[in-house]
Amino acid sequence: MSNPFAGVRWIWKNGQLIDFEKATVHVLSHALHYGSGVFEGIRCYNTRQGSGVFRLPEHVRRLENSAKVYRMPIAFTTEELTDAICETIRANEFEACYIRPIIFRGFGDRIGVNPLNNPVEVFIACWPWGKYLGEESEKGVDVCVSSWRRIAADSMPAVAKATGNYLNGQLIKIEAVTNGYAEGLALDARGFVSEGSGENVFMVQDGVLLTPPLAASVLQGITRDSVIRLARDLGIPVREEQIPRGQLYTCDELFMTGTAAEITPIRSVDRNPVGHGCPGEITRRIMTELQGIFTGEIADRHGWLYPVYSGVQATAAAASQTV
Ligand code: PPE
Repeated sequence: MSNPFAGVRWIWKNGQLIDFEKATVHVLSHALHYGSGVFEGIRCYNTRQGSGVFRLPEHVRRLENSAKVYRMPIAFTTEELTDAICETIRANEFEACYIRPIIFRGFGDRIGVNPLNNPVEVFIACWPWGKYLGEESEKGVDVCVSSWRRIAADSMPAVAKATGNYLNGQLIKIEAVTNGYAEGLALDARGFVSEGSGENVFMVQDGVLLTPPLAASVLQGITRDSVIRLARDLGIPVREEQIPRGQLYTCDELFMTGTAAEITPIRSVDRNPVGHGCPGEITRRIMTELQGIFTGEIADRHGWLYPVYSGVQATAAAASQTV
């Protein structure tokens, strides 16, 4: 695998673009010891109309909300963060990339669990990122049900995309890949289906699209929301409801969603094949729709693509007038 960071020249740090090599932190940074960071994963697509960041305002809002939960004051406004993300993409001259803003408690004059006196640092990096679950993942991946439960809602809020949450995610992922699966699906503290280590999960049962509710310790996924909206556009009934584990083995279709994973069909759970062939029909219809928006072949009717380069802005504005 080639180094995805090879073409990255600039990283944004607290208001300035700095050299990739200089984007380092001190070993006594609070976040390194206590997981006190919040972050986002965002994709910029090279559409027919130019480069567009997918649902940028929603990602910035979730980042701000994650920081709020952990009482991290951000020294930048919503608009400044939004502009900084676009500036970082432009500085690196990427047409398409993955973007990783991260806000964390840094190095200060003390260390200890209490984070409130450590400085809050803001960094934005971006790099090209291909298929999250392997080159062949569009055809379907094999998953297992994890023996690790998703963090309980009253232990750590899954709604905050915090770095510390990903220790639970790592246990799920390590167990899955060590046993030959692409991903693990975790149950919540009560035993209902929750999510993967880095994806939300959906199933199709008798023509209805089902996904676990936020109360099942899931991240409020932006791809999850996009899939729900696209399904409704297509006239597919959608319900957020508690899913017992057994339904993973009997459903007609199963897939995962995420910024990195996009829509990844699941072809087996614990070596039990899902439905009749993979991807199933409804999965395929929703994948086609979302992919079409990513490439610009399908009109961006929800206004989900945020233009990055100014030439693009004019094209996007013109396109939105014709819709
Ligand atoms: N659940 C979890 C636990 C999660 O990490 C993600 C995104 C999602 C659901 C889907 O959310 P959204 O991207 O808003 O649709 N995981 C990010 C990080 C993956 C990584 O390995 O790092 C991502 O997809 O960017």
